[in-house]
Amino acid sequence: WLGYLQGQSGVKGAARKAAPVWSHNVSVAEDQEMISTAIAELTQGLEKLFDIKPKVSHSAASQASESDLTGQEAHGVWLGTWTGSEAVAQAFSDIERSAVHDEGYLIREDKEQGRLFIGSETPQGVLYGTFHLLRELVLDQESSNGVHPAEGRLSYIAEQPVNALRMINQWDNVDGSIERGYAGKSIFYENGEFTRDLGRIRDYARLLASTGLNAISINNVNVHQCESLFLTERFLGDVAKVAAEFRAYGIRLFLSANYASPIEIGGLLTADPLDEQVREWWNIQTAKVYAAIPDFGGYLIKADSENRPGPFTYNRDHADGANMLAEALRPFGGLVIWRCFVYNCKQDWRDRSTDRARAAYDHFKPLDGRFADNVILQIKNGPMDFQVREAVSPLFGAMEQTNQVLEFQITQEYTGQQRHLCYLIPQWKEVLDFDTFAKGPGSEIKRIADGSLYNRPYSGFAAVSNIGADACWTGHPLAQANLYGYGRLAWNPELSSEEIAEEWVRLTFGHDEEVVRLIYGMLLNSLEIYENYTAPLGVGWMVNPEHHYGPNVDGYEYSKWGTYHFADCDGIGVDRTVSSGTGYTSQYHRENAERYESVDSCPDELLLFFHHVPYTHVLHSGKTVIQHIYDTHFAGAEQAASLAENWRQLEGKIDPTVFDKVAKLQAGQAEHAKEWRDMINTYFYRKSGIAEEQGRTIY
Ligand code: GCW
Repeated sequence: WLGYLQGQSGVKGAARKAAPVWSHNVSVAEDQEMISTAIAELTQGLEKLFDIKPKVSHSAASQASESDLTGQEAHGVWLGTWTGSEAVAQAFSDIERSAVHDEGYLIREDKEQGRLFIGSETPQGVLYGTFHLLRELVLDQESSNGVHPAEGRLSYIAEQPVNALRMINQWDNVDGSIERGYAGKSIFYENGEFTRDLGRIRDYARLLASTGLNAISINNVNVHQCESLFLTERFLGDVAKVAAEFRAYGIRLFLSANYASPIEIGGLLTADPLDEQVREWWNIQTAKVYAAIPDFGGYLIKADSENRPGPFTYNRDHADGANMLAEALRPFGGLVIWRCFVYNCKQDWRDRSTDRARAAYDHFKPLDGRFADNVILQIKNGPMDFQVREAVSPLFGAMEQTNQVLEFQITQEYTGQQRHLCYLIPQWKEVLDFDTFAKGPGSEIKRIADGSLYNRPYSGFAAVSNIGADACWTGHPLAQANLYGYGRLAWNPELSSEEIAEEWVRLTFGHDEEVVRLIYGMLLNSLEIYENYTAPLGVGWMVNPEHHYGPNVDGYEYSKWGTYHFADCDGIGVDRTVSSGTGYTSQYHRENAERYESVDSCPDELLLFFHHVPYTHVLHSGKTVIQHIYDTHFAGAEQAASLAENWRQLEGKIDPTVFDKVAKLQAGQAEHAKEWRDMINTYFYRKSGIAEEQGRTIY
């Protein structure tokens, strides 16, 4: 979506507009790193878009007095903060300025005078405003059918990010591999060392900043021995260099830390959070980190989860664990981001009373009010694990006195691994718009994530990245839309899936209306298509163990992971009701608890997540469960084939390398969708013995 920098796409298919009058001069009064970044981005962007060389004037000269500003020669862009640039401050009224704060910004284009102003309280805001301007310039081209997607929008823009923390989590390992990475090797590490190619990291920083993201953790939450050393002299110099790249783009760096570090790298015999020596070890180590990186963000922690160490070993709870780290970080303004993905991963599949979905709530709800104020709990969107469809986590709305961050997974672990097209924004929108009823109607998850419902000091979004060293960054070129969309949504959860898709397609592929229409359609249909041919009605899983790619209905059925569908000859689904099941439904507030508890009011798409029903159970749609399974799987495979067909129509209109790459991927998806269809349909036909109504082929 920053393709204009390579002179590619962006304006393709559009009648290129003439350079705006103001684009030849850029004035700035402040000497500040992020403002310098903004200027560099702006001048490069203007150069590439309009084939001009803007003149940059620094210093007091740009603190134009009012009389200068009325002079005819004073065409140009002024950018800066309210306190750093008088010209910028004067371009907006007090009321206008007071409408935005921190990273928020204002833009005003004065067409008559040939001027444009970008202003903010902070340099970061100026940078975001600059990226916004560039985005509008790419969008504001006359497209192939004479449409102006962004006509006139620059006249006045006021933007304020809704979420304070807008974070990316890398699951990169220092050996260069990426846990659940589908876009090549890490851009951060190779062979046990930090990469020397900081250029790629810088480009990543600009990609992230251009969508409004402001924080990153750079190593896997599963912290192995070697990455534990990131907190030590062995690696701190390298970490500091990476932090500097991100700093220039307003992005704060965090590290995933190993809870057992005091033992593994500190030589202590315990990591007990209440042990004085352990606490002292963290204090000292943390001070060293801040000596190297004064604006270090803090630690991201996965503890007592999937065989990682944690406070449970010492009979302490997660508040004890998190608060110990909070104390070490507090003097420096650092944060502890503590993940709630805690469950028993060694369950006996015969044990029907343990329900993995319950785990996060059962562990954390009782701790509400006990976490230090610089601790944030990071909660996955659903109670299981990033399935194509699952319920939302009942922890949202359950902890009034605890800071919370919502975690999404951009990398497509369970949604096609960037070999299948799956635009995830509609899934995330459903989560964000879900009403928890925690404080009555209107208590949507987005209001918990942004901190407003409970007036929390820290809150926001985090998501697992989907990028790697792959030339197109994301394995599947269209998977970039998920990264872009995540950033845009973290900035403003009110944006629609449609708006984001259209914006991304136009920025990336230009304004040929046929191209826009086809790719936009592919994106928006893709999630439903993927859901159609994979696990039905919210039950999840049915994938091959470990790598999680491809169909395997019983892949996890007799495993220790707590992920079962319980299909037998009569029916399928997990009974999570209070009346006859695991009682999970009671973790929601009354309105939702009641809706899910009853088979009659439970929404079809989550039926098998909450209930075990006979194959002959009739859905609200009027179909039986078994016929629904057959129908959606036949439909899904056909729809996957039509995605490939849609793409083929774009031949000649898209960069040939990108065209070929996507064409191959879509053909692969279409084939693989048939495999899914046939495995699932055959499995359920054999289990149930119920024939498919239309007599289509089942094996
Ligand atoms: O989805 C599961 C993944 C693990 C991952 C874990 C987590 C980083 O399969 O690979 O580990 O979630 O979120 O911690």
